[in-house]
Amino acid sequence: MGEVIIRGGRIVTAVDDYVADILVKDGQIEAIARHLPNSDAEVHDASGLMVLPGGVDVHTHMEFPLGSAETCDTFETGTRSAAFGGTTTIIDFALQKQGETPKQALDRRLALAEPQACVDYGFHIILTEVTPESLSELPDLINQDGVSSFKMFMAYPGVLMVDDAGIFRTMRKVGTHGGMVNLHAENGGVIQVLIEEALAQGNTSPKYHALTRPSIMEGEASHRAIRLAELAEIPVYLVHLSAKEALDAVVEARDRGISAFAETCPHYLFLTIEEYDRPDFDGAKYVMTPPLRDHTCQHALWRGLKFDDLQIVSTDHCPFCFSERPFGIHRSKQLGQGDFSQIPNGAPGVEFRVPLLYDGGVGGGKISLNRFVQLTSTAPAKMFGLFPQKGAIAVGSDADLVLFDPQKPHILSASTHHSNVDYSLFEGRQVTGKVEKVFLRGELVVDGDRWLGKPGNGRYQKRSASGRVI
Ligand code: DUC
Ligand code: ZN
Ligand code: ZN
Repeated sequence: MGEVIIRGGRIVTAVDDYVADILVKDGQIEAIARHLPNSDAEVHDASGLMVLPGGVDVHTHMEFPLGSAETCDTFETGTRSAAFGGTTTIIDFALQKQGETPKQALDRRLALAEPQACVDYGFHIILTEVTPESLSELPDLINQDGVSSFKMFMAYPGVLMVDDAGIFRTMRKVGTHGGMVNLHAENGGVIQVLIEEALAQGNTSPKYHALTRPSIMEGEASHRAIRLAELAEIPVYLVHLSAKEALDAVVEARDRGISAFAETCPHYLFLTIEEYDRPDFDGAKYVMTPPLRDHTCQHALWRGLKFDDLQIVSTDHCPFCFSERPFGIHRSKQLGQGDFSQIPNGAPGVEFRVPLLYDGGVGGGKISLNRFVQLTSTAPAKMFGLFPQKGAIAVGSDADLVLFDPQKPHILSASTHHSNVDYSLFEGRQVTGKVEKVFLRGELVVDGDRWLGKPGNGRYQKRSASGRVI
């Protein structure tokens, strides 16, 4: 690859804000200077634009099995959609299937992603069977395969849930090797009782998804997760935190010096439980887990982002089409017609994270510009062992760069997004701030509406330790 110069952009990182030129060589940042001389390099004029480090989304599910359903984005379509939204690295999941070892799960997902990925990628492994054999593989997965984070579910009994003993055993094992445990923190047993009660009373509509997953049960499980990690003396990371009660548990622990971390997602920041009042089956589009919460929770989440009680904004991009065509009922919300508990749990979002957080967060006066970069790029890279290769604009870092027009309005819509999914949570919403060009390791992959990337150009990222204080 030839050299590239990005000229005269406003470079915004988690700590910096200045105008300069960037020289890219062999996919990495070679030099940053007030003015770089002309050369044979391909020049991109960035005057009037911000230059941001490529977004890092640490929570996505591409062609991912969830119960009898499967998400509708392939690694190719999902990562292309990510790129259009200014995200150049994702961390997806390798789910340990019944009878499979964690390493087998990883190898299976690597083989699927490798020929398709359009942006760089890593994996968390989801452990569902905490056996001596599974545990014995974890040190090599961390030290050789570059997987330093392991997710477990405290919900979905009989399907994905791991009990407290299994979680604690895993924490003990990975903690000594630089690993971290990520938890889906909801009290699965209690939720199951509430679901059964609701269905027995004939309450089958999407709204009951939210009513059977109360925020105090997210708070309870979050508190339990943190206490287990405290005893095991390892960092813990709560995924898709939505409830004030859960955030309170994180704040309380952090105040005591415990390494408790958490992410939230744009849908919890911009949408509330009222979405489930939509007529017919439309509320199913908003069935993700945890469900959308009330305004009190939303207000608490914004406060948490501002004061670093929450460290990361990820998407939990877990798309299922609304319609069963063209990808089939198993990739569709229609699976849950007549029974909310059968609606596939998940919603799309990988393409809209950066513009939404810029518009609503920075534009809305809720977070600073540097904090926006920290939350969408630098902190996720640091938290999950990708920094300083990712999450930075610095000499020697990968030239994953986003040219962002902070003034440009555009409308978020399924008719223009690049995911396979047939709806948007944010349909018709106007935001100010648009991704104009995206470079993946120095290669221009997005140029306005044009796609220039190639499937298979994304590279697997072996990660170093997770959960070191960021
Ligand atoms: N948790 C996730 O992280 N994603 C999809 C569904 C779920 O419960
Ligand atoms: Zn989850
Ligand atoms: Zn998820």
